[in-house]
Amino acid sequence: MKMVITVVQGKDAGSLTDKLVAKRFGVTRINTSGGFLRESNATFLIGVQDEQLDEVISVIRATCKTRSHFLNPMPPMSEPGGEIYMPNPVEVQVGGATIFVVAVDKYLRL
Ligand code: 2BA
Repeated sequence: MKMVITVVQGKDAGSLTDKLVAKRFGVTRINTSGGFLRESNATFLIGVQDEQLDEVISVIRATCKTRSHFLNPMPPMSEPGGEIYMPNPVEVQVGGATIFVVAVDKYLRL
């Protein structure tokens, strides 16, 4: 058995939940946020049999899209003379999903 831990963008979290539940995967969704962008994202815990691993990854791949985000590297600064310096936003590509696959030693439902 494997535990799939995947971080996806908040915009994709609802449709990913729907698709996984429709295919009868057991899913736990946690509302999280990324350390770099500090934006809301979602982390899914999905316990699967080894033979279901490829299917769950293909559902994630088909649902979660890569998007560009624009980040202001620093706040506007006032320069000597009173002019305001506006730093250019930096483009950051956020992947569709970050996926970790972990072996499960034991699975119990009590
Ligand atoms: P964030 O930490 O908010 O990162 C969002 C995007 O910012 C990343 O997209 C990456 O393109 C960029 N980024 C992250 N750290 C950076 C840095 N130190 N310098 C420059 N750019 C940086 P993704 O790599 O697709 O990651 C999307 C989200 O997946 C991350 O959101 C984080 O919540 C999670 N994640 C990614 N790698 C992880 C890891 N090794 N462990 C745990 N969570 C991870």
